[in-house]
Amino acid sequence: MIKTILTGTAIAASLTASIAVASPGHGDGIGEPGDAAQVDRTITVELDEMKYSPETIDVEPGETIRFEVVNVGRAVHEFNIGTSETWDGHRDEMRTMMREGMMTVRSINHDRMMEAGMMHDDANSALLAPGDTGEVIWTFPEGGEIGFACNVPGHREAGMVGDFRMGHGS
Ligand SMILES: [Cu+2]
Repeated sequence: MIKTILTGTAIAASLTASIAVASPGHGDGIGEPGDAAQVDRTITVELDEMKYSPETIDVEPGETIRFEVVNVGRAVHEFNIGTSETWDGHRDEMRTMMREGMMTVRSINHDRMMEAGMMHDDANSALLAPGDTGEVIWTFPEGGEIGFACNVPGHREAGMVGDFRMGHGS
């Protein structure tokens, strides 16, 4: 009994630590959660097996965009705004989620995520089961190298990554 409690606590602690590392924050240069009342425009992004459509998105510095994210594929996919550095930490978090049964290749177990205290509601990200639609409202910084990627283990490595082109926008 005591052993079980300790194990659960240890898992919760390690998940909390990995979330803290992977969560987007101010100062990492990727921008910040946008205000729904300040959206400049909406862009639809389709997620499919190992690719995005479009795979390059033009944005203006400081612009707030509402992304309507649609998983048209047959696997779980993610639209996550960030950089290689933020994605590496997030992919480790995703590996933990798969190992702990919170998600599989084709489904997301929201109940298990809730139990583990892992809501996966980061403002820079939408993690979607096949057929699902999500939303990300994001305010871009004044510059920088930012992109979007799927951190389901193996997907970014297989090419599921796209670019934001700053300053070439609408
Ligand atoms: Cu994916």
